Amino acid sequence: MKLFIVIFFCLVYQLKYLCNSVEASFPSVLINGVEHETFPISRGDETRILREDARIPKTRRNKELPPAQYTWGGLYPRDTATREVKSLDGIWNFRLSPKDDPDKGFREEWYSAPLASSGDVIAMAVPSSYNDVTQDKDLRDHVGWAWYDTFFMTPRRWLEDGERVLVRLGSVHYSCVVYVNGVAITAHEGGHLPVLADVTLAVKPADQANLLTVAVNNVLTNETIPQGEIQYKTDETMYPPGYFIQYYDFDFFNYAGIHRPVLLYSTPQSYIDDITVVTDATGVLNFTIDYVAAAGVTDLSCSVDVFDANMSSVAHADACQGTITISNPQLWWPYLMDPKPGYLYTLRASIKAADGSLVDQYPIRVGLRALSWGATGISLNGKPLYIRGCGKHEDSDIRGKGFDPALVVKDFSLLKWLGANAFRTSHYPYAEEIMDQADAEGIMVIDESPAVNLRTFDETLASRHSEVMRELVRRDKNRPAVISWSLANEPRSYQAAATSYFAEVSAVTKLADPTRPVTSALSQDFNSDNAAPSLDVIWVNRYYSWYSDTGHLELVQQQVVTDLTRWYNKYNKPVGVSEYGADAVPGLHMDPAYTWSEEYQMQLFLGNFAAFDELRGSSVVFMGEMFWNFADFMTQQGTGRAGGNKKGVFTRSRQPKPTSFLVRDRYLNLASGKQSPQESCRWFKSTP
Ligand code: GCB
Repeated sequence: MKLFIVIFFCLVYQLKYLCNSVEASFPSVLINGVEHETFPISRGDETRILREDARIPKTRRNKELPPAQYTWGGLYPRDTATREVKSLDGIWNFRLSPKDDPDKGFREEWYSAPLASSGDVIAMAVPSSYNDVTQDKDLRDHVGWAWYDTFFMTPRRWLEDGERVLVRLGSVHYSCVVYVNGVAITAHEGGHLPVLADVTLAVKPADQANLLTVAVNNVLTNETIPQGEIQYKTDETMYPPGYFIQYYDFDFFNYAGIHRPVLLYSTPQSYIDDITVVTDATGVLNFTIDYVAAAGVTDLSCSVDVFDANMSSVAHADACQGTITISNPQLWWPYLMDPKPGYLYTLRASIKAADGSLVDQYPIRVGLRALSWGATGISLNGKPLYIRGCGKHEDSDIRGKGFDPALVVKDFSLLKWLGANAFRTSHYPYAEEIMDQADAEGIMVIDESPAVNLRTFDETLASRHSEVMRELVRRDKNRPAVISWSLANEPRSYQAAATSYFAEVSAVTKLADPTRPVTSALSQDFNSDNAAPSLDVIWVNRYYSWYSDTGHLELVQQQVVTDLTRWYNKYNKPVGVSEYGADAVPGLHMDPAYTWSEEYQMQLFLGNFAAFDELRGSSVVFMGEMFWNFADFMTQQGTGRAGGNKKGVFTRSRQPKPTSFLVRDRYLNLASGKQSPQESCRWFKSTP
């Protein structure tokens, strides 16, 4: 048994901060004996939120920085015998900092009292993107700081029992500072991953309301992931003084705000910090429980109980680290690979005091499965996998990227209706609640980082990117649905610097999790790309007859086959198509097929289907097909987008376009093992 004791560094540091502000000197934090860099936002200056660009006023002074606090977001807050969760979701107060005075909220200390006392506020839904909930163009297109606040009460028993009190925000895009009762508790850079604030020392007695303030910034620069750029329009004959825009070249709207649930929760002072599980297909389950012991506490011990889906106990072990064997294991299988896909056990970890009393308890869902990959492809539980999937977005009307459980249920219902067995979290990590559903429904996930359309490659970005990968892996490492880590989407990997960049980020990811292949969705030519050598399997995005040879549907099959064969021959690694597609305006019909019509989208899919079948019948190890996109989604305004990207096989409100029926026909045929799955669509192949 390995006892992991953490020096209660964060707490001590926090205490110091509460007594007096700390000048910027941010030591590293010892966690489980490993030295971690302190909070990335606090690397000695404040510029990681609104970066070097001198035209944007500095927003925070070093002395105002929150205390150094290493956070990976923590285990998802759950009610257990020893923990309690309260939702803080609802309607909060909200105000924008003026675009031309981003510093205002910090200068006027809007966090020190309710926002409503320092000016006008509007109602804001949490979780939701703020952009589309009003009729205000300035709110939709805002660039800079936005301020949220609400009140919460701390349950009396948490305080009486001396519990830790934490606030966890599932995702705040892009960066945020979290205040409780006017004190900056933590800050986080990077949307799509959780933000954890230990507010134990900041909360008031139980009969007094606490003010929770969150300052959110959506500015993207060359050092953020994803990248963007603040561009100044300096010709004052054409633009007002100081005019700037947020430039970004990825193809989805840069929605911002508090995107996922905000939960207040308690844990005991000694608590389970992390659980790691690695399984195989014979019922063997290796586990590690990492806990943090409160100052002065020794002699804690761990135990593990495993329950089947009916919550009957199937195994027990008294150890913090070890191996359990489950007899008659029910394996985790993807949808349509087994009559009972997505079978999950519950592993309940406990830590106990020397007298045997329970200190903390935390359950995770576990799927028993073995994943392997190599020159012959990817297999699960010894059976070869063929990926029938799509790229998606977290995107919907009004909410933008805000979490919505009804939408999650609808999307999984549609994925299964299509016969899909996988999706890629294009182009950022999705909500944990979505990932839970993927585990439970048996839908495999290629788990992608927010590194979309990387434009430059240097050491600063590589270390930010590596940090994001570590946070992502730590959040999702126990999920049976996750079959691969995707480092990036469409990096400009023709640049020479991409070689060492991808080698580094790939190595960091493999170190964090050696049990899954590392990949990326590539868009460069097979000859110019420099990322593939560092990847285990190769996915490429290809838009033949859409972005190249537009209108020439007759070329799709040949071009896809030639291209994928070249990648395979060069690297001898499994290859697949992670994106292909065409925009289709719902209701636009043109026969013979013409770009933007529903017929064109259908024909383009049929051309790709034919190519995939040819590849499957060839010597190429072709591991799967993923169309773009599941549903129409919002983008920034542009002449190439009509009310957003229309490449969905469903509309944005999740209604079917005709192509969805072609996909359903093919995917269900593929799942049942038909060799020519597209044959049933033959009547539609009128052209060419
Ligand atoms: C791509 C990108 C995706 C875009 C898509 C398109 O290659 O990966 O983000 O939305 O093309 O529709 O242009």
